[in-house]
Amino acid sequence: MTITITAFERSPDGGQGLARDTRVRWALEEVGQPYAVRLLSFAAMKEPAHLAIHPFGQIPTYEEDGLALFETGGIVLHIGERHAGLLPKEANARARAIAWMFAAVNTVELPILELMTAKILESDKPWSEERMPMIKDRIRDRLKQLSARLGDADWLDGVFSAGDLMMASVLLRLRSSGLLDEYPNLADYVARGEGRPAYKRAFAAQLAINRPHPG
Ligand code: GTB
Repeated sequence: MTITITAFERSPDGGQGLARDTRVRWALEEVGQPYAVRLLSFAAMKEPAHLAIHPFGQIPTYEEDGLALFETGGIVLHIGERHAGLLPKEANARARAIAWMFAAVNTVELPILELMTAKILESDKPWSEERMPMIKDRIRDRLKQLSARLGDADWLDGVFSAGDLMMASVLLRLRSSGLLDEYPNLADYVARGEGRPAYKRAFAAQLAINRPHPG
């Protein structure tokens, strides 16, 4: 069984691990599955061959023995269901881990994406500065709630799970904004995720592709 994922040929972040292939790499590293990577240019992502796999022309995708998947939540869930290491065996704990995965992408990531959009696509608009405090406060609302729930625990629901992998992946994009540091237990939580050997391998693999070459 060969697993192939897609990633940016050259990620706009230059290898900071912010593109979403990093979370899929992380999941594969957690469960010890080797994988190949097909690198795509922005143009190739919009061509029919890739659109047949990813209807929205994005990365990452996941292919394995005739199965093609897009959407990181679906991909990480699939990896967790196929291989031990990301989802608890006990049915209720497993259901809670999956709920945390959805919370990461559907509740916590949404206001964070608003901030990314405001910074990257709207910074030249006359109303951009005025909107920023509102966007940041919406993120703070979620961080405050998440921080309260996490408390002094290491992970969201006992042992590390795909829920933590997705949540930490979503939160780490906030680091440069300074918002994460307003909630020290969340900053520690993300650092704990990044400290896992599987994350380090995933990060190094995407950096190896994106590190600027001298000369
Ligand atoms: N909901 C989808 C998922 O979770 O899989 C979202 C996939 C997605 O947004 N993919 C982005 C993409 O392909 C890459 S990750 N964008 C190109 C396009 O839509 O044409 C988003 C991203 C891109 C760049 C940075 N960066 O450089 O900092 C960070 C995150």
